[in-house]
Amino acid sequence: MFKKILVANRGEIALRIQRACRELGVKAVMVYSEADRDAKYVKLADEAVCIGPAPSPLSYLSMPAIISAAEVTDAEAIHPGYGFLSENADFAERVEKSGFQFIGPSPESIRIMGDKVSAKQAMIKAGVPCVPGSDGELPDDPVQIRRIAKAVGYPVIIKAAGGGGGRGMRVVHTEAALVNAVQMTKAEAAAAFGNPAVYMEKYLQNPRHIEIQVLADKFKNAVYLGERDCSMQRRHQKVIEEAPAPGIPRRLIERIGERCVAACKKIGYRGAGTFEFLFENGEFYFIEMNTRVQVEHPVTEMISGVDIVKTQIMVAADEKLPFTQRQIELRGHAIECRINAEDAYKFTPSPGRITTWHAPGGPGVRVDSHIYTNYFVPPNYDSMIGKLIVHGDTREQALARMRTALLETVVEGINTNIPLHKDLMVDAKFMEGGTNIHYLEEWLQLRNPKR
Ligand code: MV4
Repeated sequence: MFKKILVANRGEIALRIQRACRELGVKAVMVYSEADRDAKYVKLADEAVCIGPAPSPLSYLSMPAIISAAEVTDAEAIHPGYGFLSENADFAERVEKSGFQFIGPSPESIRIMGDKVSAKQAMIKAGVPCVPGSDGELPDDPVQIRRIAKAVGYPVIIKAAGGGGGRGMRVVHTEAALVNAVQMTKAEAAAAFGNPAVYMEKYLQNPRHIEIQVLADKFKNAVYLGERDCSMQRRHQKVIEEAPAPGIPRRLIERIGERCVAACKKIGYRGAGTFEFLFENGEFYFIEMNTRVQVEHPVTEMISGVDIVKTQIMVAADEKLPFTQRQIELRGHAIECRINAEDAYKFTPSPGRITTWHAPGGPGVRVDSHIYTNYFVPPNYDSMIGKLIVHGDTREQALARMRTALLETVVEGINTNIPLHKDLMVDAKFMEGGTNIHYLEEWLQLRNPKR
């Protein structure tokens, strides 16, 4: 095992990784920008290094700043968390070329999954079901583009190979709009990602977003830890996640989970990973793979008892996975509410000083947050200030625990989206389970048709 790890992130995930390090008896070096000097995990740190001013390009996105911090503190490995440099293959490569272990998959795996065309091709080859569409990148010839769309069937969606997470996509309903839409998406993709390549898929109108969590070691052992339902989102930002996904038969999950595990073995994947699927009419369709730890990993930890961050570190240290698929037992139901510093219904960011913070508690309640009374939420970063996670024997019990936990939570001094969560936890359709990716935006539209 490593003696010392550098945590190249901020906020709740920096604290989460610090906790995993302590449990493993590993020293954690925390890095921070000038805006994060007073962070809880900095105060708690064995060692902390300021890596630059508040703007992330000058600190959390600065490869030289982070690698120098690892050098001066003599860390052996770097955990990138999520966001920032976590899925940057060039960073992973530079980390390894500098003699550190990157806590994540190989730069090659990150690169394959970062290009959505090569990711899809790898998945097709590995037997993971994908959304029907173009065979790889779209050609330039309008005649061929029309032919492909006709074969796929309208509506279609044009996606940038360099995109992902909802960036660089366009839905096309008619042949008349097709060629122009492809050209527009290519131009935008070239500007945004430095790569004009686009591909085409059948557009699924009302899917759910279901993802499969995997863990793999370098000895080709791999397991899946069930699924998460992340359909409750607004503008590609997840708001609530849960595990398991309500109403999906276990045999379907087992079948797709086994496909994901087989794919990990086939491509020699190492570390934690998430296979993202659209789920419609009882079928799974792969869309993207995330090669990092995800914000919503705690719901999987709660139902599986597996510490995903600790396991990431263990497999990065060339250890074997400490469990086999047969030893993975999923129990009960977990729900996560992302707590954001923003107005609950206008969604305008609400940074500033937290004057009061009371965390909820009780059986099955977990709070992953770095905030404290008197903490100043800086305006420079993502608005998420923590996550409230509950576990129960059943979904109904988890819902009841979440309602109580939200009621107990007090955040004063800034606005948060807790009122939104309170409303959603008593919404009849959410309580029924199985709402699709459009539900929240439609629900918000009904509550306030002006927006
Ligand atoms: C789709 C789709 C419908 N059909 N692909 C958006 C994020 C990116 N990961 C892929 N996305 C979508 N791809 C096909 N063929 C609908 C979406 C989509 C979406 C997916 C997951 C979660 C929320 C979403 C919100 C809008 C659109």
